Amino acid sequence: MHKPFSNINRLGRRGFLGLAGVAALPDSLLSRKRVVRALLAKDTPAENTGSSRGLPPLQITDVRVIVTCPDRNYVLVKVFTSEPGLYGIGDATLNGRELAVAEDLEKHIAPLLVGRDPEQIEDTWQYLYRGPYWRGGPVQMTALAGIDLALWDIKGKRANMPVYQLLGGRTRIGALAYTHASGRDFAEVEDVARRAMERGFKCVRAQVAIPGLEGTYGTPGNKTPEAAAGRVADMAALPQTEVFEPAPYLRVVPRLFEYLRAKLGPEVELMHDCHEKLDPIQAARLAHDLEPYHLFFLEDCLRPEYKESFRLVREHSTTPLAMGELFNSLWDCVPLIKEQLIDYIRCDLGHIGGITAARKVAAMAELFQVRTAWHGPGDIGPPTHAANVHVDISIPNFGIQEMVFFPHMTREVISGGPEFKDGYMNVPDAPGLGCDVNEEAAKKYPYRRAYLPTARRKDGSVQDW
Ligand code: KDG
Ligand code: MG
Repeated sequence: MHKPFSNINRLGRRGFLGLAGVAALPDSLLSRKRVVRALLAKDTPAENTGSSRGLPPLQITDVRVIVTCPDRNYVLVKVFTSEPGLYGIGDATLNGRELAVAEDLEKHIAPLLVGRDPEQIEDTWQYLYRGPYWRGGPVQMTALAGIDLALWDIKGKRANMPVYQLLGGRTRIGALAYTHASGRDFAEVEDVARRAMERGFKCVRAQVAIPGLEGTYGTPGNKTPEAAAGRVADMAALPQTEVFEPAPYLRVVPRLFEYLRAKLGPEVELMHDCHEKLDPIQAARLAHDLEPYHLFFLEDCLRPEYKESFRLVREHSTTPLAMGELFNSLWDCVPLIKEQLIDYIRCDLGHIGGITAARKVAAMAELFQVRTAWHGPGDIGPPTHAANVHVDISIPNFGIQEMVFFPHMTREVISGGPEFKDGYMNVPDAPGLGCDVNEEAAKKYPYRRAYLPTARRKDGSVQDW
């Protein structure tokens, strides 16, 4: 990868076809002027007038896609501008389908951007979302998020302000953060949770292996250490298959939380991720059975297709519900928010279309007393984590932020991003998003094929992982 798009012809494919069509007409029908007009039939957004404190107009000059695997695969986007030294960094990583996004960016999206004004973020978002006619989907929306982040980064750098200032300024001292505690048994989960609490975490997500099942989402189980951490194992890797059965899962999880409350006390906030595995009545039972342990939230208890089923869960329990990391459309969020079927919307900024999309989700959620809990796993890069926090600390209805600590190898390639202290995340007051990419370091770690695990029931049928 690392291929710059230099001097891309702004006419693109449509301009070329337009020219071919024009050339087929008889000479007598064409004046020179009309040919020129046909050639220039391109997208023309409203001119950006009177902005940017008298600075000269800005153009996107190049879009570079960087695919790298320091510890795990990341797709990074670098958008260059006509102002010397001014560029934006975005993250367009889609775990397990990284190259599809990289190709989309390189082959389809970059040619549309060169020559555009990077300051017109909303117009570019609309153009990339509605322009191709085929809208949405995780690949397209991750690519769009990568560009969106880079444009917000450029705007912040140009304004000499961190992005959260452009979003309305600070509303809180930091973003309350949660981390993961996973174990082969209850005692191991407790041990990991205690270590997190000693590190300053006030909120912990707990997952435990289910006896008799090979591997359970979010736990070490019998996986290789790399696979347990969701990381790249080796080039020839194919997906590992886990086994899931709802009955033992539904018996064990409430007992885990009974144990943790007894051992850790009432103050630590606890959550659990069902990872979209359950049927509606199973989810309702789990939410009900967890009530005595006062979870901060129960995450993704249903598959993303079944939004109406949240009604059933809601009717049977007061356990707070969170949902959304698999959503890749703003409109996915609407029914759950407007019917108040969830308490936390937890879209992934990297898969729903970036900051431009997230601030709309947050604003809609605010009107229905739903809070945010943006997805923050290790398989999205530091620029998306930074974007999470810029939004978190500038909205009124922030709830909580999932976080990870990136390993040294990743930090060598991508610098900056959120910092953690005393239970809260924050972003440094650098202009823009505050991240940068070391392209030389990125080259040391080429892409390695890797998949998320899959799951099956004991009878061999496919199960959601
Ligand atoms: O790529 C898949 C991960 O992002 C997902 O499994 C992590 O569910 C997750 C979480 O809540 O962090
Ligand atoms: Mg999750």
